[in-house]
Order: sequence, then structure tokens, then C-alpha cells
Amino acid sequence: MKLKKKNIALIYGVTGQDGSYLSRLLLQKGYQVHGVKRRSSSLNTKRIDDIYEDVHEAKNFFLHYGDVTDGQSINYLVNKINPTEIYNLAAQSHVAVSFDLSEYTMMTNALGTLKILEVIKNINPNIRFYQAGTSEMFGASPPPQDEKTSFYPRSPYAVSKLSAHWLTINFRESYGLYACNGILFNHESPQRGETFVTQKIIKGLINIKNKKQKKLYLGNLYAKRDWGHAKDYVHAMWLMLQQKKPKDYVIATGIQYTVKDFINLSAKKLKMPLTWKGQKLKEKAYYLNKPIIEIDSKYFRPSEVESLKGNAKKAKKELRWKPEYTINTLIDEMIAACSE
Ligand code: NAP
Ligand code: G4F
Repeated sequence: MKLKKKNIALIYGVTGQDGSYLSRLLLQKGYQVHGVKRRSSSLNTKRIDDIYEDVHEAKNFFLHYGDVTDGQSINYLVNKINPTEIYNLAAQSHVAVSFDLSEYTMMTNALGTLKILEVIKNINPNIRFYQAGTSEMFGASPPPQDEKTSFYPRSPYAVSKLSAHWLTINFRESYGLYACNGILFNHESPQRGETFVTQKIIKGLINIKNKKQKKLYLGNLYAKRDWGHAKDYVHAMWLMLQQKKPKDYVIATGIQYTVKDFINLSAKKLKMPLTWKGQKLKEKAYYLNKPIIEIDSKYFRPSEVESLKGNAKKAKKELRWKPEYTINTLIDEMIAACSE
């Protein structure tokens, strides 16, 4: 009997939100999972601590030091691990920060992707490759956005991701690589970084309710986003690499809320009735007659993406993907994790 070659995944960005969910999914599917972590002066593995296997006994989950800006290390790891699939989730992923660290963002997100693609092309063109693209690439193009919508990036982050997107397509067309772009709309979870707006709102409201914090300062309350759950979205990443042909897919819920809607939904679940007063920079939310949410203009971006709402029809039809979570179950889970 011919034994099926074990699936071996190499994940760049394993310590991030999506990396932690993707690792769990692939381990459940029987993969051997190798994750790349960056060297940092304090521990950066808290999201994957519960699946960590001691290096001396590890059988299925392995961590390696590396960095997407270091081509030699990518070359070394791909040679050593001989993966069947590579997921590139590594990025400077904060849109606002990309205005301050534009050069670094381009080097990590765009050049980093190119370095992985070059290594795949040169070492083993049969490796299947997933590139973490984003709805930010649509930027100023009006919703609903799908695979045919024009790109109009509005930040160094979005430009860097668009560059990675086209590099992935170019390597697919030029060298026949099985390389896919997922164009994922915002997805959140209890593992979401604390400076992204959903986690910032939920943690802030809970802290205020528990009297650990007095106020929450935010930026644009009227930006509209299509928020899903990371667990659903990493499933789509995996599905993209299991098809006959490599293609690009939009992954989204198709439902849009403003940042203010997200605040109101979360506050209601936390039984914190809010009253909104004032306008523009003076707009405030009151709880028990005290102002608890205020606007700080430092959280406004030099250029904003006002409205994102995806149409994932292609993924639903071809990948048979559909999200399990709703905005309500997403917020419930984030609140529950925060209150533990
Ligand atoms: P995240 O939590 O910020 O995780 C990013 C990961 O990349 C972390 O593991 C980080 O390591 C790692 N990383 C950063 N720079 C690196 C470098 N130079 N070399 C190697 N690793 C590096 O982001 P996420 O929310 O999981 O998102 C995963 C990917 O999907 C990102 O590429 C993001 O841009 C993209 N994306 C996210 C969303 C979303 O809504 N979450 C939507 C569309 C696309 P440290 O832990 O050491 O910082
Ligand atoms: O939570 P955010 O920082 O996410 P953003 O900018 O949409 O980017 C996230 O989703 C992208 C997919 O579309 C990913 F590619 C990217 O890596 C990241 O995961 O901000 C959401 C909205 C923005 O319009 C922002 O201006 O919330 C608005 N906002 C209002 N006040 C705020 C704040 N955002 C943050 N981070 N902090 C605030 O205080």
C-alpha cells in the first residue's frame, strides 16, 4: 500500500491571531506544523502556549526562529523542513502604524513575501503557498467588494499588501506555482491584538465597568467594517490550498457595521446603557451620567478606508466555505474571554 505523504505546513506569523487558529486547525487535520517566531526580548508566544510541545519531545508542532526579511533563514528552513504548504501570515499588520513605519511595513509585507516566493521557486515549486491579502487593498473602492473590484489602497500597509498580492499572481503565472491570495475582510477573536478597534472597545468597556479604567479614547466612529471570526477565516485559507487550481478569493460575511454600532452592541451585551451626545470631535458616550468614550484625533488616520463590505460568493461556491459565527457570537466570545 502506498503511504500518503504527511502534510507538513510552515507558518510565517504563527504567533499572531490567525497563526494561532491556523496551527490548531492544521494539527486537528493531522498535519505536522512548523511555525516561525521572531526573536524578541520578551516572550511572544502566549497565543500558542497551550499547543506548544517541548522541543525535546515534539512530534507535531515545532517552532523555529526566523523572519521574513531574512532570505537566508527562509532558504534554510524550507530546505530543512521540506513543507508541502507555506502560509505567509507574517506582517506589520496595523494600518495606523504603517503610516509611521512605512519603510519597515513595505520591507516586511511586500519584500518578505517576495523572499518566500523566490525560495519556493528555487527549492521546490510544488510547495503550495497562501498569501494573507486584505480588504484594505480595496480602500476607496465602494462596497460591496469582490474579486473583480478595483484596488485603491489608502495606506502604506495596503500598498505593501497589494504589492505582495501581485507578486503572488506573478509567480503563479510566470512559474506555475500553486500560490493563492486570500483577500480577507476584518476578522477578530479573543486572540485579537489589543490595539485593533474591536478588542480595544471590548477590553475598554469591561475595564470601565470594573472601575479599572475611566475613559476609552477612540478615533473615527463612522468607519464601516465587515467583521468575521478568525476561526472561520483560517478555515478558508486551508481550503484555498486544497483545490485543483490556485485562485484568489474574497472572504467576508457580507454584513457591515460602523465602529459606533460595534460599541453599542458590545455595551448592550455588557449591560452598560450608553447615551451619545455631541458631534464630531466633541461626540461622547455617557454611562451612569459620566462620559466614558471620547474622541482623540490622534486615532484618526491620514487617509481612512470608510466602507468595507465583502461579497464572498466565489468562495462559497467553489470552496464551499461559509462562516459559522455572527457578529453576536463573535462579541459574546470576545467578552467571555475578556471576563475570565
Ligand atoms: P497579527 O496578529 O498582527 O500577527 C502578525 C504575525 O506576523 C505575528 O506572528 C508577528 O510576530 C509576525 N511578524 C511580523 N513581522 C514579522 C517578520 N518580519 N517576520 C516574521 N514574522 C513577522 O495579524 P493577524 O491578525 O493574525 O493577521 C495575519 C495576517 O493576515 C497578516 O498578514 C495580516 O496583515 C493579514 N490580514 C489580517 C486581517 C485581520 O482582520 N486580522 C485581515 C486581512 C489580512 P510577533 O508576534 O512577533 O509580532
Ligand atoms: O481595528 P482596526 O485598526 O482595523 P483595520 O484598520 O480595518 O485593519 C485590520 O483589518 C484589515 C482588513 O480589512 C487588515 F488587513 C489589517 O491587518 C487589520 O487587521 O480599525 C478599524 C476601524 C478603522 O476605520 C479605524 O479608523 O476602526 C477605526 N478606529 C476608530 N478608533 C480605530 C480606533 N482603530 C483603532 N485601531 N483604534 C482606535 O482607537
